[in-house]
Amino acid sequence: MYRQIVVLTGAGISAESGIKTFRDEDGLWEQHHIEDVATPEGYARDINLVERFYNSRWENLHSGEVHPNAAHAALAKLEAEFSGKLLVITQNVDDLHERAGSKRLLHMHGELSKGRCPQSLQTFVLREPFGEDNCCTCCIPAKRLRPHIVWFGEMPFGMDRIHDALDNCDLFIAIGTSGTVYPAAGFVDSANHHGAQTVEVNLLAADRHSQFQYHFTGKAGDVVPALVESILAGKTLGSEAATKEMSA
Ligand code: BV8
Repeated sequence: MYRQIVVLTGAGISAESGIKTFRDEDGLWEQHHIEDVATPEGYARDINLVERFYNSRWENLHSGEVHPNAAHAALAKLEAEFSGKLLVITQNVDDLHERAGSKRLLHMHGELSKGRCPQSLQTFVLREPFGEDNCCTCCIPAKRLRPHIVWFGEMPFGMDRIHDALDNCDLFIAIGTSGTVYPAAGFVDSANHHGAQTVEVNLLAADRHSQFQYHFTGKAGDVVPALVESILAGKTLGSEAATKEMSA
């Protein structure tokens, strides 16, 4: 029986909910250059382009068409029923984990549903799209809110808490992430170094594939619920039984 689990999720866990991933063939980055829409320099260069990029993703998230899927629900069930400690770290900026019931959750790359005052760094729940009239209420004169998103070259949130969890976990599971963006892509190395079992759930072999001890290939919505049932039944994921169930 595991006593401390860390889960890292990426865009792949939200794919079955209808949210585009970044690097799959029809991904988000296909229509935009990363340096234009997800860097401070890109924001300074063309604030309207970046606001349009985030406003369109925010509208999609709140369109009523996008809902948590079975993988999000399974992680919320794991949090509710697992007797040990669990931390879900997500690279995703959507709120599907929260909507599925997860509470012990860390958005290391920020949140689509929040804006941030560039001066005070105070965050605000987004009530309207980003634009010149969407300003903070903490400064005089009021400042234009920026997306509460970690862009390339900016420090991700919660790194101390993340490293503490990785140093003490006995199971690390990465779900739906290509393993191309650091520091998240390096978490598996830290988990391996501290003796944890490391498990990857993905449609295919991602960039850090070889660093994981166990692989469960398939859609997150199919694999994660079975993985959670095995963990809650006290099985270790290396055991033949757990693996056989998963590949069934
Ligand atoms: C920092 C916000 C330092 C934007 C994002 C070391 C080496 C090289 C470069 C670097 C390095 N260290 C740092 C860097 C630079 C950079 C970086 O890593 N660059 C990469 C491109 C090489 N990193 C940074 O800049 C980071 N900051 O290091 O700061 C610092 C130090 C001191 C002081 C200040 C700063 C910040 C990185 C954060 C960037 N922001 N997001 C936004 O969301 O709009 S990153 C972006 O990529 C998203 O957050 C996304 O989550 C993340 C990772 O992508 P994935 O989630 O993995 O998604 P992807 O599409 O790639 O893959 C989807 C996967 O799912 C695939 O594998 C697919 O097979 C699978 N899948 C699909 N469907 C399913 C599925 N799996 C299961 N089921 C399915 N149904």
